[in-house]
Amino acid sequence: MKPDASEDGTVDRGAADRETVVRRALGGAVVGAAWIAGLFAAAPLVGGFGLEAVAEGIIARSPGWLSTLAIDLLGFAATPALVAAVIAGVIGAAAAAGVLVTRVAEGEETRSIAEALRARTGTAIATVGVVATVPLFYAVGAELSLAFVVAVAVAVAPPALVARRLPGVERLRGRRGFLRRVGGLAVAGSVPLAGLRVLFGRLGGPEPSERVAEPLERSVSPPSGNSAFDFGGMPAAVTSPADHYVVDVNVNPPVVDLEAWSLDVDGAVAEPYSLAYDDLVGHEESVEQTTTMVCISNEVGGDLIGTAHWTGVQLSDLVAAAGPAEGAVDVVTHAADGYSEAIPMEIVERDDVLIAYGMGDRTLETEHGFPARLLVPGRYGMKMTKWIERIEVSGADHEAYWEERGWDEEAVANTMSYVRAGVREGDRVVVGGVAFGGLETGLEELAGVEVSVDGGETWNEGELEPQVAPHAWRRWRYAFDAPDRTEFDVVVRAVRRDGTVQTEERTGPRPGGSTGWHRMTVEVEPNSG
Ligand SMILES: Nc1nc2c(c(=O)[nH]1)N[C@H]1C(S)=C(S)[C@@H](COP(=O)(O)O)O[C@H]1N2
Ligand SMILES: [Mo]
Repeated sequence: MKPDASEDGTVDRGAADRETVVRRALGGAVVGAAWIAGLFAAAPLVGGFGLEAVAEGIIARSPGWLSTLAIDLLGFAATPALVAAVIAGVIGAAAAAGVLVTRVAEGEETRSIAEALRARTGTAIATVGVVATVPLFYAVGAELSLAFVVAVAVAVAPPALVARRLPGVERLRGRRGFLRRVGGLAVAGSVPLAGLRVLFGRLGGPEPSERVAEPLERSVSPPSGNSAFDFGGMPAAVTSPADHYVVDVNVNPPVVDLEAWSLDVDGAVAEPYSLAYDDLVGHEESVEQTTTMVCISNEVGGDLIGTAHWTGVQLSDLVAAAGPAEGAVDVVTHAADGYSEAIPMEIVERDDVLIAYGMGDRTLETEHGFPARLLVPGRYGMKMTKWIERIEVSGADHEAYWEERGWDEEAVANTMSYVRAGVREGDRVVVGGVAFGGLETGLEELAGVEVSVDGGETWNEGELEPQVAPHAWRRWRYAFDAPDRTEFDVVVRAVRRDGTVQTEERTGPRPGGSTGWHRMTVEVEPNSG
């Protein structure tokens, strides 16, 4: 029903006003969305999506308890969720602006501004757009250049054009017509913008190096597991790089330009120096090491755990070559994404702490830290800085990224054991999983696991796979007679060499990593024989 078709003018004016407000809000939202689409299309030209930089800026500036709360609630989806929130915020603000600007513009006193604004909507929006866009491009690290100018134009043109094409509220008849126009603009706009994004992606921006995940020159010999532990859904003894979990604080991993990259060793040292990539991968003192990594945010039984065969150089060798000062306390590793981690000198001196450049028989994948990352066996993954570019020897205690956010500084991986698989073998059933942790020095290895298949009523001794490497997880299995049943309430707990049993007490990941026994219902095929 059209507002003017009714008899009672006042009521209908109210309805008409409401519809006007909704249209203005929608108009504003569409203009805001067009700007976001423009920013996205221009991203490859300036090296990043501006709103991601906003989200990262919020994370970097927010107090530790807040980002920690977000991570508690959302896990490591916190950053993508924040990007989504920033996008929603921009669209919301644009919708509000759509209503307010026209409101203010219609007030008596501002009549002339109103006319001016209305006549030059495109120009006004373009001006606001430039003012909002330029700082974002600087925030993603772009420098003034032709590409920068083109990028600004690409970001600002869509909202300006959309604003001009949005029909004035007065001239719009019917909700459908308005929505159709808005929808049409969205479709007509996204196609060329998507095309531009792809084109710019091809033209500019840092290309991932050809040396990412290229076969290593030296041959490596990853250990192989015992095939008795390869049944059902059991994880491989050594996780393939493609299957290894990934945890980043930022949405996109930094793409490191190898030409410009070097590994700088400096700080409280006699002779600071830099290593080029070739110096690192060709390093004579390279060693291989199979290491399990688990994220401190992993819940009991979670998937953020994996084991890889790494090649690298001992951190102690790299630091010694620079001549660390007497009073050196920490070594701080700095990464290309702004991440940093500190480890005390006595850990640095361990021979199993590596700067790794190889994973499996290849150089690192971008997401696992190409060109180089730190490995600190036995500690949680947060200690293992990826995309490392600087090793700073420090005379003072350093507050690192996660510490500032309320996580444990030492981050020694707790003793843990997880249920992973179950399979029928005739009248018998085999269940299995992995156990890890409490491996501070590699000497206090796990002694065994105890397994319950009745929800913790009775316990049995499981069988541990012989250790494939000092810092690798141990796979476990337990086989038992079960000719008739198909469902089992499996619980596992690890036992350490000193006789202590993994704690039953359930705690969440923060601050020192989750604890508690893992319990899982395992289903197997019915017995056919
Ligand atoms: N530079 C940098 N290093 C980082 C991170 C990061 O976000 N940036 N995440 C850390 C965390 S929390 C973990 S668990 C491990 C994960 O390593 P992966 O992604 O190779 O499994 O990397 C660590 N190193
Ligand atoms: Mo982590």
